[in-house]
Amino acid sequence: MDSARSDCPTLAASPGEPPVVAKILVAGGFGVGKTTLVSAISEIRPLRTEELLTDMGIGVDDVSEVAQKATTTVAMDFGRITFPSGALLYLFGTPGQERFWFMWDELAFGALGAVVLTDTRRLADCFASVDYFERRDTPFVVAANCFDDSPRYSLTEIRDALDLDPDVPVLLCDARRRESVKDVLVASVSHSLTRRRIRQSRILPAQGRDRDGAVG
Ligand SMILES: Nc1nc2c(ncn2[C@@H]2O[C@H](COP(=O)(O)OP(=O)(O)OP(=O)(O)O)[C@@H](O)[C@H]2O)c(=O)[nH]1
Ligand SMILES: [Mg+2]
Repeated sequence: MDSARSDCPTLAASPGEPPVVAKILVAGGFGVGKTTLVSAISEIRPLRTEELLTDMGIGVDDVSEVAQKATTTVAMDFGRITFPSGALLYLFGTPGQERFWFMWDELAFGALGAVVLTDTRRLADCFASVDYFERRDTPFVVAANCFDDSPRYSLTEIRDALDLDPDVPVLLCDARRRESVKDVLVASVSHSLTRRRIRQSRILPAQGRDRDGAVG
C-alpha cells in the first residue's frame, strides 16, 4: 500500500536526523470499529487478534447493539504508516470489551496520543476511554464512526454529550475509508504535538525560576 499521500508536517525529522517514530492508540467501546480503522490505513498487513464471539460470552459481553459482529479483539490490533517525510506512525488498537481492559496500560505506554472512536448510537460506551486518557493526561481526539444507521449529531452535540474540554478535537469519520482515517490520525498527531509543546513551554520557564518566582 502507498504511504500516506498528504504528509503530517509536524512529524518530519530534521535533515540528517533519524526518522521520527510515534505511537497512537485507537481506543473506544466494544464494536465501534477500532480493528476496521487500523486495517483501513495500515501499510503492512495489520496484526489482528480476533476471536470468534461464542455462546461462552452470553451474560458477559453485551452484543445487543452489534448483532452482526462475529469476532472480537482479544489482545490488540497493530498497524504501521509511513509518511512521505519518513516519519513512522505505529497504531495500536485496544480490545473493546471490559474484561480485556487490564491490557490498556501496557498498550498505552509511550503513546504520543490517542483516538477515542465512538458510535453515536452508543456514545456512553466511550466514557471509560475518555476518562482513561484524561486521567493519564494523554492527548486524545474523539472520532465518531458514522455507521449507516447511526443518528447524525453535530460536532458540538457530540462534544457536549461527552463533556469534553474545549481543546479536544472532535471529528466525524468512516473507519472503513482510508482517506477518512488519515484525517483522524493527522488530527490526533497535530493535537498531541501541540499539547506537548504547550506543556513544555510551561515546564521550561518554571525551571528557570528561583524560589520567589523570579526568572534566573
Ligand atoms: N457500516 C459500517 N460498518 C462498520 C464501520 N466500521 C466498522 N464496521 C463494521 O462493524 C463491525 C465492528 O467492527 P470492528 O472493527 O471489529 O470493531 P472493534 O471496535 O474492533 O470491536 P472490538 O475489538 O470487539 O471491540 C465490523 O463488522 C465492521 O465491518 C463503519 O464505519 N460503517
Ligand atoms: Mg477490534
